[in-house]
Amino acid sequence: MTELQGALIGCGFFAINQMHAWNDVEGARIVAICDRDPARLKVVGDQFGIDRRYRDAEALFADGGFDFVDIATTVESHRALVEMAARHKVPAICQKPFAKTLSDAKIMVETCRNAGVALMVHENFRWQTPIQAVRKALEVGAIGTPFWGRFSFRSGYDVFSGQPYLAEGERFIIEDLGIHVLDIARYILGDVSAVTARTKRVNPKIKGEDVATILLDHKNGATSVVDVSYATRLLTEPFPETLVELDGSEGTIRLTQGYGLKVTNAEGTTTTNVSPKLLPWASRPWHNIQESVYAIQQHWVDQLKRGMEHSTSGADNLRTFALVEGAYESAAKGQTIDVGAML
Ligand code: NAD
Ligand code: 89V
Repeated sequence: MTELQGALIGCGFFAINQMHAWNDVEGARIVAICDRDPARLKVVGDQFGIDRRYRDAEALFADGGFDFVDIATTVESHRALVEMAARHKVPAICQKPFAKTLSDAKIMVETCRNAGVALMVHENFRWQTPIQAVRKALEVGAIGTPFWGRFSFRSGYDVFSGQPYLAEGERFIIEDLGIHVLDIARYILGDVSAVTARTKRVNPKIKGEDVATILLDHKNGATSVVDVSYATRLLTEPFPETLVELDGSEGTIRLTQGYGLKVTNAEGTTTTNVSPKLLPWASRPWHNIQESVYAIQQHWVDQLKRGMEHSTSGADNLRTFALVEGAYESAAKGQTIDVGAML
């Protein structure tokens, strides 16, 4: 099998997971890295044995010699770097949040489409083993037609120590974490026609909201609640688990804390352990996220080789991103927002 060569831009906190996962992915490897911070360039270059190192993305693209780029910087640089990739006809993966605004995100999708290059958003939560198990149970018809769902991520985990920038933005939990949970809701119950949201800031040391409760009207008639909080202290800390409840015409699904999947229908209740694998380079409690990083990167390579659209293509992610913008608008105006009108 031909091995694809990749370049990674942004050697920060999360890129370490991406670099480990690239070592495990079949059919691709990273040959060049870029970070404007020389200290981060050295840490990642030395740890993963990458000699081609750049401080400037333009210089990286000018030298070329790679088949795709993995953009692992924070959101401020995403649009410029995706546009740079398109100009150089290089397929691109872009970390979430895809862009600062939905209108930027639409331009990025259009630019890559016009350049004829693949674009995937690194929206990895739907690739988590427990979420895949929920989707499979639905697909085999275990609970009939779902009419209600809840997708819940409530935690008191200190995310700010690893990602200090999260405390500084005007927007926090919906843009950073809610985006993942909203994507899971779409992945499980389908696209959304309207969104209603309420937000709160509980932690006085941060700028943005750390609690959000979001009501989604799905196009298929189902209703769901996405509730996210970083202000919730619990006896057993669930970070970073997304808990799922689904009610259907023939039964119910519950994804419970500790990765238990309970399916109840006319045949009774089955309980399955759907824990993620602890990959050799992973560490608890992050292993759920880390395994999904490996899964999405393998999917990138497989689909790129087949010339097929990615599950979280840029175009797909516009429909998740619209829910983020819609939720902020709803919370600000106290109104329900028509999602279709945003797209
Ligand atoms: P970070 O600040 O630790 O790292 C970003 C790195 O990018 C820094 O080293 C910075 O110097 C570099 N950089 C920024 N702009 C650059 C540019 N134009 N050219 C070259 N280098 C540049 O941030 P992080 O915590 O690693 O987060 C990165 C992204 O990953 C964010 O968008 C974040 O939301 C996302 N993230 C995703 C997940 C997930 O599960 N998908 C988890 C954590 C973080
Ligand atoms: O996905 C993220 O960007 C992370 C985390 C999973 C911790 O919320 O901030």
